[in-house]
Amino acid sequence: MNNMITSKARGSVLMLSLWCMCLLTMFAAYLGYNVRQKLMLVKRIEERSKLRFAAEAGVKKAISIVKAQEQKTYNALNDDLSANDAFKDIMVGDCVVSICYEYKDDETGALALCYGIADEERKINVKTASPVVLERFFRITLESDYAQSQALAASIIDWQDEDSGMSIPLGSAEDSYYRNLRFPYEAKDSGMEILDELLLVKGIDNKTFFCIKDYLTVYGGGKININTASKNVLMALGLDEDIADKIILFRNGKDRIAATPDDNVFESNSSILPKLSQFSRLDNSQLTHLSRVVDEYIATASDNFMIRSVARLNNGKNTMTTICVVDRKGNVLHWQES
Ligand SMILES: [Ca+2]
Ligand SMILES: [Ca+2]
Repeated sequence: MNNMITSKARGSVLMLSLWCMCLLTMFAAYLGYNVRQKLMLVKRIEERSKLRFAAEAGVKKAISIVKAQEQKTYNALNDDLSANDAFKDIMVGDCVVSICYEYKDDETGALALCYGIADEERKINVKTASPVVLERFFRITLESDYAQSQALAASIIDWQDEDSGMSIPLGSAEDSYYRNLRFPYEAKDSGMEILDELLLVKGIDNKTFFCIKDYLTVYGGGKININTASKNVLMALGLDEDIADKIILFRNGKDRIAATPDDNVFESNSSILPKLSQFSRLDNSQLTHLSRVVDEYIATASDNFMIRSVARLNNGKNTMTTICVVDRKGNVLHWQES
């Protein structure tokens, strides 16, 4: 009898021990999993910190080059800011940083990655542009008809002007339109602070925004740099296609490629008419027209620059992009990390 009780007790102790071991093993596995997750999180935070630091270092390098060019009287697609291999693959600690932007060549239509900084004066400022310029821009860029492009232009004007009256009788929008949307809001009635605000304006959906965003800005005094502006921006100012083509051909130089060492440059507004008429024949009416557009809209230097600093780690698996807009003196106007 005693022997039976002893062996039962031994069996119970064994079972208990096995359960304990099982629980301990599960606990150890749980602890191990948690520790591993936490180590991965720490590693990810450390990597993000390295990438942020490297992207910021890239922006600071770019700002120093912008400041060094402060006194320059013109900016062009092939200068030290817009096209400079010093901006490619800069080593910062464990990271590789590039300052770059995408540029669409007007002659070939090809989209190229440029190492450098893009000026904002190559774009139309939606805060200062007239309805006429905006209408022409939409008609050319979206290939829309006059009524559609005029409605878009008026909607942008009405979104920003102080009053609540429509600038054209039909097609634009003010508070009464936005209040009746599924998720209502009101017209801003002041200047845009970031370009993405366009997505709130009547008629501008994601697809439209994607087509127009590279040609528009919220920075600068409204003058367009004739050395950097694209063909449809030049045409939006009222220049006919023939003159716009001649300006692009002149700029591109003998190799007919933008942002290469042989590019030609307009150093000042007073050099535009003599240089262009020497390069290609312009009749009297074209010269008169060009002169008027130059006086009203054109500059040869830029005052605001967008720096896009891309930091890469682990052969490009992890990246961080910092976008910064600075003025000519290097003052930061906008900062965005993603
Ligand atoms: Ca308004
Ligand atoms: Ca060239």
